[in-house]
Amino acid sequence: MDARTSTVSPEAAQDHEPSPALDATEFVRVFTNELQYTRGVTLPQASNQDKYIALVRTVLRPLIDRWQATQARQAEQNGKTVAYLSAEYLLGPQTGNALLSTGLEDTAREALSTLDIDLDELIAHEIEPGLGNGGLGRLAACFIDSLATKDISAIGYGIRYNYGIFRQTFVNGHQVEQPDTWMSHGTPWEITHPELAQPIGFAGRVEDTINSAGQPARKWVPGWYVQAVPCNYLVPGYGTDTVNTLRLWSARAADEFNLHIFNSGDFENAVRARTYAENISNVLYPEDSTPQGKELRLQQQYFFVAASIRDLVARTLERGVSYADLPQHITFQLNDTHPVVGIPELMRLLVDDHELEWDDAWSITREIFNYTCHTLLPEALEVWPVDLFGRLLPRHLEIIYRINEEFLNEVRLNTGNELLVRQMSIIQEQPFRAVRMAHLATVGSRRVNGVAALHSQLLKDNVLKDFSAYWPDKFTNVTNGVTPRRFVRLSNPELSDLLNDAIGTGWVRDLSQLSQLEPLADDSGFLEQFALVKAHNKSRIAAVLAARDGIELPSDAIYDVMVKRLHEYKRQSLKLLHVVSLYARVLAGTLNAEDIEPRVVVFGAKAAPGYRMAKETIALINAVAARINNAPELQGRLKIAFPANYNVTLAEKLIPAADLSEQISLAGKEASGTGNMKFALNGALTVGTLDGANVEIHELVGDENFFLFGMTEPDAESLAQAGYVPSKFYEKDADLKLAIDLIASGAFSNGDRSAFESIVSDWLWHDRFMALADFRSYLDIQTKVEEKYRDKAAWNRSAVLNVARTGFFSSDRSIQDYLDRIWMEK
Ligand code: GL9
Repeated sequence: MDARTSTVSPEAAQDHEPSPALDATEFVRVFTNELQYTRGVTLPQASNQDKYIALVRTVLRPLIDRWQATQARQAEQNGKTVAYLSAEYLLGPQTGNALLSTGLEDTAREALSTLDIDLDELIAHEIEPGLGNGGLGRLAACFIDSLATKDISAIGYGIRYNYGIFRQTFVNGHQVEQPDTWMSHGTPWEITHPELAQPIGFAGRVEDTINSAGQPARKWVPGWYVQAVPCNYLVPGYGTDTVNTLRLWSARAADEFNLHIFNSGDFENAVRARTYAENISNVLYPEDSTPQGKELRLQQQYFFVAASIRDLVARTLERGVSYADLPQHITFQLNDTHPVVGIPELMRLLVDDHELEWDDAWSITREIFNYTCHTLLPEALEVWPVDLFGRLLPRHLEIIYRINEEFLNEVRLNTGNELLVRQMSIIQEQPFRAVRMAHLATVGSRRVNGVAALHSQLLKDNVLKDFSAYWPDKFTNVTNGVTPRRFVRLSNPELSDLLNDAIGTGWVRDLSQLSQLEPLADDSGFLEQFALVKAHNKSRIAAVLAARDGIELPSDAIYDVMVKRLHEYKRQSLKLLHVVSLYARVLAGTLNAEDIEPRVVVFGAKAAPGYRMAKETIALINAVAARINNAPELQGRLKIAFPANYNVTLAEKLIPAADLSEQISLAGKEASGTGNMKFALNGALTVGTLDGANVEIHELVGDENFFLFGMTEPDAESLAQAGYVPSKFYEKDADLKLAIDLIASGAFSNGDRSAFESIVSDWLWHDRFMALADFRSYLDIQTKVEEKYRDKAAWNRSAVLNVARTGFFSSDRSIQDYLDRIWMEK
């Protein structure tokens, strides 16, 4: 690896967990001191919130020491900094992770117990920062963990939303959103610097001017400003001293902005103006995989990207780095198109503010940015209407036009193909004029990557095919990964102990070491211990769901889990059709309930608030659950659990308990998936299509340890081409017909046949993601699941092999791929 990103530190070689920075006595002293002097309470007076804050502040101390040392070291090294630009970070709870990286868990437990405080109770007190929607935001959180663990000089930039992803509740089975008030009591994890705020401009006009060399130039005069306040979060590596920074920007109204309104005595409007500005970082858009063409969203994007770029460029130039050398010192990784406005912003900064020549600025910019695409759905590709864009960012639109003009002239010159020129343009003309952010990202980046092998291939073949033909070397793949710290070591302590005993502790930093488990898949003693861990994890989630949701679960059943955002392409409805068909066949007498292998089907899913079909699917799942869970025929055989508000906290308890991981999207639609990886690493077997990273999981674990079903991507494509008529599948498959008819009959809606009419008619006449076409294959594979589950030894063997063979899916490996293929690639 390049010497400029420091290599693994000496501690890494050690095969044991981090040694604690404090002993129990010292811990008690610091903790009570924090209670006294930052909370102003004595121990008997202290509330759980006081104790939680004192705990966090105690654990933060050694981390802050490491953080400062890291900053000094990285500045001295003067190497390349990776800046990850992401509108979302779905961090999940912080306390356990901080205890892990400081090695303080046992010390804290012991110290607090001497004060009669239960550590787990305090940990449970934390409200997780849910500053992301799903996979994309959680991936960003895994990546910053791995960047720190691999001692890479890196910074994460994003937005400090006051309200993260909404809290989901169910009212009569329907999703009702509640605001996520994670900040209502403040957060002890954040270090805020209002004095370092930067002004970010919006709107206004662009003027002709003369630069300091007497040359004509353009100058943006914004119409209003907002202050971007940096809020720092510590990102500790595991088994190393490195603590990196996650810098989230919070919007604060600029004082001068209101001054003239105040002076005119219009107090009300002044306050309104403040609120408008501060709104920018107020709430995370809860859309999943669809762009929301909202002005506020573009404001959010520009706000955090402009603050981040200025922050890092200024600090780099201060170290004496020349403009021309910036690409040797900075790389901006664009997490999807949300931060892509950074490309014209860097151009504006270099050309207008720093007075570089356009061509020089453009070659610097194209060396600095890289773009990761996270989707395959055409409707998820962001476009911004030019009138909106021009109103909010007039100078940036000018810059984009010039970038586009020069780029298209080049394409024209090289290909002479006017159709290609139109297709590749950064500006779309139809159905309305708009900036295509994915095109801008591709033109302005050095490398473009997809997030799984199949996805990267489909990007080249479909979504960005003209670009990949034009620049074949620009495109690469980096398969996603997940952090083994949070998703195995922390979330599955019993499995971790078993692994530590079997293969040592090195796997936590080097997940490829899981392959050493391979021989143990044939060791019956090990398989029994492994099965015991799974059983304990089932009891643990059963206890959590009983307390959290009042859901009672049997502990001896197949735990069949489908957790992810609710989206038609992910096909929760296919899972539901399976369940309903079991019930329908029992009612019809074609299936004996005794022959159903006891199974608990767990759903967890939030629907975007404006996504009608998704919300109706939630209502249908809840309706089916209500009926099936009370059906005398199915007692002890089939149960549906749909806890509300699935989030990272719940995932950490649920995933280790799963036997079966449902990854059943229509092939060619799920870019990667990352839940699929978490389940396999915790010893669940996957029932899945050849989609996203399932393809790689299937290949690594082997066909006999994976329940593969459904059409392939080319199959689905040809069916679509041939003209897909879902009702034909309904007509010719008696079980499918039985299931759909049961729903249509009102059996799950007190006889109301209209309740789920739109879902039923969508299945029959539309079914964009071809659930009906894959139904038979899915039903058949579920029969295989039951057969295999009855053979406990065979099942456990496959489960262990899933763990042994999926070390590839560590986000540490993903980050190494980013280094090799993108950031440090020559
Ligand atoms: C997503 C893809 O849909 C997933 O397949 C992928 O694993 C992740 C991370 O690369 O990115 N793209 C996307 O917009 N979301 C993804 O999960 N949606 C959300 O994060 C809500």
